[in-house]
Amino acid sequence: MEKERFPGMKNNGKTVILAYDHGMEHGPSDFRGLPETADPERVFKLSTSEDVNILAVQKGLAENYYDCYSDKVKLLVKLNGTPSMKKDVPYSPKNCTVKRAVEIGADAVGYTVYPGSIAEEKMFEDFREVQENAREHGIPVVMWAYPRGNEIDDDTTPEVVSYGARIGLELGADMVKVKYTGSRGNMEEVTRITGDMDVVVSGGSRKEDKEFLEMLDKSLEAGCVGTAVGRNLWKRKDPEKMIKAIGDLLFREKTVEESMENF
Ligand code: FBP
Repeated sequence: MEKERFPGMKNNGKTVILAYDHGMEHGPSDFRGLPETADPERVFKLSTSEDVNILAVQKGLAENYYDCYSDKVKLLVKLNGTPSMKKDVPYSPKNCTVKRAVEIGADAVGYTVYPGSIAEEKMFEDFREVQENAREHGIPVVMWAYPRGNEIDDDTTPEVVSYGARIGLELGADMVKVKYTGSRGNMEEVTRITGDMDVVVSGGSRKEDKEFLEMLDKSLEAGCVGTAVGRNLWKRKDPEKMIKAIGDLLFREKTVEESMENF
């Protein structure tokens, strides 16, 4: 059976998810010194770039802003989230149902799971409900597969990342979003264990332009279908330049150097 293409995905099977759920996850620290990115309108406008395929936000932003953009970009509603100020137990509670997300216009939903947390059992049960509801509504679910907990010293080793990604496959995710493991070879360990499920690499904290694009390039070579990127876009003064460079890499087969020509 032919696999259904993820909403907004380009014909070459690659995708850019613009992630903007950080107001929940990290709060003001991500917006410090950047008043313009604290204004969601700017990021919603950014998402209408031809090189962004889908925008990932929490319910509140979707309810307030998406109406004006619904004909220009697909929507992924993130159904859970946890503020970084609460650090004791890695657990991300649900704050929106699949039904409500679909009412707002969601083409896909996203859910964070922290395998390895002492709250893992509850998160698996929460995810089960979301995954089954997503099936009923006929929309895909992306797992933010983020192993986390007292027994996980480093959440970027290939062992840890690929285990988390594989759990996404086992639990019925359509796509997993994972941290970068440091090299093409290490990322191949992740894509090797996930069958034909789509894997996207998380952008992570703000990096030097070249470092970020090389990370993306190696991830693509390893079989990832794209990226879910936030801070490396909207934490810049000129996010449009970086979106274009990402598009050059993903959709126009340019090299890292070529994609940086206009920087
Ligand atoms: P970035 O590209 O900015 O890393 O965004 C990806 C993301 O997964 C967001 O969706 C999420 O809010 C954040 O990173 C989670 O960060 P953390 O690793 O600190 O939990």
